[in-house]
Amino acid sequence: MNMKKIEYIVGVLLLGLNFVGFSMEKPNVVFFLVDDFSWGALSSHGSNFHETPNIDKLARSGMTFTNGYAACTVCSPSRAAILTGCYPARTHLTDWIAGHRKPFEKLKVPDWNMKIDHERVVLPEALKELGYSTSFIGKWHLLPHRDKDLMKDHFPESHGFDQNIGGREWGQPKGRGKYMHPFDMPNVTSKEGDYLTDRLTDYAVEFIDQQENNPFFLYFSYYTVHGPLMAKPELIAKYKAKSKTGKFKHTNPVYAAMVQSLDESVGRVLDKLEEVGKANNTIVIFTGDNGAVGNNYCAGLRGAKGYSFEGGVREPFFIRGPGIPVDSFSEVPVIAMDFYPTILDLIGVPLKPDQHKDGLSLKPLLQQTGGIEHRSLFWHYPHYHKTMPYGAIRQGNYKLIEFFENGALELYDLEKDPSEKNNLTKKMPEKSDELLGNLEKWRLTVGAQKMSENPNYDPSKAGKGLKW
Ligand SMILES: [Ca+2]
Repeated sequence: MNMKKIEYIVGVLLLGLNFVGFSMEKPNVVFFLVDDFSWGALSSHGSNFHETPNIDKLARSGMTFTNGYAACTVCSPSRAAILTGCYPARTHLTDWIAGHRKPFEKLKVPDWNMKIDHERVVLPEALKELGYSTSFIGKWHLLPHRDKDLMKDHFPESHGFDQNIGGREWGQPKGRGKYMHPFDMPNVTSKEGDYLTDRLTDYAVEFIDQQENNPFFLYFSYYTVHGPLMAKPELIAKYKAKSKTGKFKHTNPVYAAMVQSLDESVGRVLDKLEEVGKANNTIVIFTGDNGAVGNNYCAGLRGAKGYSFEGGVREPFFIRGPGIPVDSFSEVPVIAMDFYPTILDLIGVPLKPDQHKDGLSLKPLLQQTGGIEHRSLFWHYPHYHKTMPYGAIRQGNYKLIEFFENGALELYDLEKDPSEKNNLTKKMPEKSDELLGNLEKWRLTVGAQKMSENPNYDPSKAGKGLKW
């Protein structure tokens, strides 16, 4: 057979594969989702104690969104928002599963949803339809675990992932050794001395190694840096020694060691992409699900995980990939629901607007071909946590927070006052009214669940959480 004939046959085969969705051209997708992680934990953003060379390099290799947001100030709703492309207020999955049990508060928490409904075509399902092999690694935290029967139908494998490494109902490692062997997690083996972040990374690089010409979606959803704070002894020793060498903003050697293990993990995955020659044809995303625990890591923003302020929701938000200039920045406010349409658009397939209803494709920003539609961003948290129940809107540079118990309003100009210190409601009552009106309109549009007066309200018991 001559070369021309071989080329012809290969061409026809590729065309055929392309037709059924197995294009070699489609970019792969690697999604790093870090738990309870904020800007301030990165060495490039103010931590002279932590060491994050790989994450910092990843950020520089694509676009950094300086106003990137999580959809919620706690875990599960943010995770569901990434996968569904819908606001937590729309899916009614509005709190971490299973949430606090506080039955004596002034307001009654609505009957919210502790799962992703199967009628929704989630991001991994959309990619699977396109011929992607899909891997879930790490923390899932989207199981209705107070309903054991229902729970069986909501593991990652039931939501479009071919494999599930480590995903359970847990919001943090709860196996016998937690971050240390033994992990007691689905499809995770371990031996003495194994550290969870490293072990999950083994599976991530193995998954990349196993892929041939099919495109793949690796969703690496870290358990780290959620508590309990546990790290490798040699790294803890390193940071203990470092803490004695000068004055640092951060001083927790265990946390710093966890961050280093995270950074090394990201580095190993990116190195593997290089090694197999797929780095240039892979979209890589890095973000967090909510702010850090404790304001110390929130880079000067107010609040932290569980609060209504920017420290609870403003996240590292980096995207690199084909056609995205290195070292580029965007100040446009963007949010977790945008990942779903953005990924489809970067792959070059039609969007699914009836699915990712609350996301916008960021491709025009990423490839610097134009802007995106002007819109406001919203949060809806009808639950008691560190914050009181609240709703919020970001419209342009202004952010209004409404606390549901007493109707108290706080208005901030995030450009002039990113730390939310100066409440402008008295100075700008019209702006405040305008944003409140838009927030109310939005709640109706998405069908947000409202809180109601609590018949069991007992001021003497309010504020106390009970066990489920
Ligand atoms: Ca979290």
